[in-house]
Amino acid sequence: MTPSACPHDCPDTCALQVSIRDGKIADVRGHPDHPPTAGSLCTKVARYPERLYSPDRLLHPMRRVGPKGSGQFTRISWGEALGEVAEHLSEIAARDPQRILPYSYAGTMGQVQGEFPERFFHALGASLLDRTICASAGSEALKATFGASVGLDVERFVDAKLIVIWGSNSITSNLHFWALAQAAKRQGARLWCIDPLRTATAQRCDRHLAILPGTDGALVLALIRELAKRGALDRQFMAEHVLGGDDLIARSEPWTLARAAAECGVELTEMLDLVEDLATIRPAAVRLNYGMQRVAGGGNAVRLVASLVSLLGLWRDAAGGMLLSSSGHFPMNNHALTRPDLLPNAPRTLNMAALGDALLHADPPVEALVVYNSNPAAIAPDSTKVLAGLRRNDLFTVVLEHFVTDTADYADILLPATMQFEHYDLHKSYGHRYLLANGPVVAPLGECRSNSQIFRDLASVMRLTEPALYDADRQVAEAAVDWTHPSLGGLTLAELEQRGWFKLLVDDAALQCGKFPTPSGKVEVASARLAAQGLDPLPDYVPNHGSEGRNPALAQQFPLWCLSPPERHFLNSSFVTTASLRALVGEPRCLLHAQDAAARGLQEGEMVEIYNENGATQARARLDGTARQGVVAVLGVWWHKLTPGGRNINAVTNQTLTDLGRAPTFYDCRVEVRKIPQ
Ligand SMILES: Nc1nc2c(c(=O)[nH]1)N[C@H]1C(S)=C(S)[C@@H](COP(=O)(O)OP(=O)(O)OC[C@H]3O[C@@H](n4cnc5c(=O)[nH]c(N)nc54)[C@H](O)[C@@H]3O)O[C@H]1N2
Ligand SMILES: Nc1nc2c(c(=O)[nH]1)N[C@H]1C(S)=C(S)[C@@H](COP(=O)(O)OP(=O)(O)OC[C@H]3O[C@@H](n4cnc5c(=O)[nH]c(N)nc54)[C@H](O)[C@@H]3O)O[C@H]1N2
Ligand SMILES: [Mo]
Repeated sequence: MTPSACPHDCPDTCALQVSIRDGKIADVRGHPDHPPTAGSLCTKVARYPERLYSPDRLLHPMRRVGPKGSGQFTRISWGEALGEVAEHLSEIAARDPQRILPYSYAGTMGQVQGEFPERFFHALGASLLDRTICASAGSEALKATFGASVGLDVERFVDAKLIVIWGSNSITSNLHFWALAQAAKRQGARLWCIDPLRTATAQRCDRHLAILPGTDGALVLALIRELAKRGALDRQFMAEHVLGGDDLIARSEPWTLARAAAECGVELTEMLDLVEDLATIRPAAVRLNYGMQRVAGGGNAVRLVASLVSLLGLWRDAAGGMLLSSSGHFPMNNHALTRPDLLPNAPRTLNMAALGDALLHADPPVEALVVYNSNPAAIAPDSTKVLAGLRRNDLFTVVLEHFVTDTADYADILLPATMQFEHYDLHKSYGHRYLLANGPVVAPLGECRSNSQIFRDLASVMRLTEPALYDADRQVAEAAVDWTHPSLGGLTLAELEQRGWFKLLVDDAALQCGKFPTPSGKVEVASARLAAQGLDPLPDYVPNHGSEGRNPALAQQFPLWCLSPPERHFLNSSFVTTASLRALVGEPRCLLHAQDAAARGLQEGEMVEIYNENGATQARARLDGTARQGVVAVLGVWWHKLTPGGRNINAVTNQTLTDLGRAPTFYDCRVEVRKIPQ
């Protein structure tokens, strides 16, 4: 049977079982034999046939006829569409290829449909895209501390006796990990959740520490200080396997529990309970996730958690340590996949987290934008600027999509792309250790073509001669992996396609013995690599940009923190078009604490405006006990055009970047909330 994998941006990367009736997909299930999937799916992907066969699906190439943003298009042929795109790109490339900017992220996580298009842009010499929108603060932090994105095997969490879920709403965004955490709980594990919001996950843990956004660093420093004073750190592990541990303990000295409790906005007694559990319960494992690194000090905060775990020697236990991302375990050959050697020049790099500024102010200007696997109009921060950039009449925009998204509305040419069941791909995961294959199981609908096919076709119309631009999908998959790597045990691509998935043979004993892929082979709490870049070698607490200490005027004018983590039944801005899922979510919600609402004369169920100096969005006030005082949450990411008032939550986020990794600070966001006059 043809293997199938979920392509979406989620740590779980499920193996799917697809049933076909009369040439159409009738049913999609989680594969029962793939251990992380274990036969279950999230509600979104369980309803995939509805997404695939949606009446809103883009099935033909289109040319814009109305003003930019109006979403008015007329159908054209592939020949016309490719010809027009080729003409524009060739003309710009002949003058200055850097004026072309590709914009893509993880609409599909597939190595072929996600990464192969880069070859085309490399061959042109287009601007490079710094792909920072999600995880780069955390991944830089892991690289500094552990040498790569490596960590505890998610399947080992079942045997842990203490699990700390940190900056993650597992039930929403890591459901298959949650199943393992539940199994551990049934075997007596204690679960903590550290999250400003009392999410569904937080509610179901034994303990919930609702710290203020961006204060994780202060919390960790106080934990280290207190655990050191109690003699609870693993001195032997530190001596043998950690660089800079004592320096970090010295740095933690000013961070008494009382000071941190005040900074984090929690009770001292709650912190003492966490200290006690961290000191006494083993095996202990931390499931860190990306929610806590979308703030000014996100990179430092991840380094601090990674340091805490290592100072405690949690790695010693087979079910101990931490997991943020497993992607560094995969023996990928990114160079062979994306071919940066094809670059004829050394083009500039533009940061996707500051797309608004790039479109409005880059010099030389961006003249062509080619978007695939992403919906930047909706998901990039500070959308007022992004939309102003997209509206430029001297910008030629091409969008490859499944649906007419907010971004597609601004396309000059819109190209219909295939979905996962209609194309071939190969997948790694950032939450588990299985490589997965995906073959097409049905023919493409309408005139849809895969991303890889579209870029091969475009290269051909532009008469590009580089052979690597014409590699077939299987050749690309062959190139994407170092098949001789010991973790594959001699696996071939053909065998992977046969089996559907393969679990990497990772030597966990190495991490247990404190052997990490850093230059020193140790956990680098003090990083010589960061010091060489002129940065502080040790991690520290970096308060939010919007904190009272750093920006008192802003904090006074906009006293509430605004978080915008995902709605459970959406995936970033995907699935917003799936009618039954949109019906489950209902409408944009603003979760508020009862006292914050009362102070503003707001009632449950009223429409409110969430605003700041960047812009405003509207949502229905919900006083459901999720938000702590001082924090609101507007769950995302709705499309602008489906949001009352026409602007989603990224109208209020900003383009400020994190301390490491040049990533967005979506959750370091100050707002005020008011009633919308009727
Ligand atoms: N259903 C669903 N699943 C998804 C996604 C989706 O959109 N929908 N998105 C996918 C993607 S792209 C990603 S990156 C992951 C995201 O999933 P996660 O990595 O878990 O990150 P977030 O959902 O952004 O945030 C998780 C939690 O962190 C909390 N948080 C916010 N700020 C802080 C802070 O300063 N400190 C701490 N300790 N916690 C904080 C938020 O309140 C939130 O509940 O999920 C993936 N899975
Ligand atoms: N305010 C706020 N903003 C956020 C976040 C947040 O928590 N709060 N989360 C951020 C995070 S973590 C992330 S990762 C980004 C995600 O941002 P994006 O990566 O842009 O994710 P999506 O919004 O899901 O958009 C992906 C698009 O790709 C399309 N697509 C899927 N598969 C294919 C394919 O095979 N071919 C083509 N051509 N198109 C395809 C889908 O139809 C969809 O419209 O958003 C970020 N934005
Ligand atoms: Mo993400």
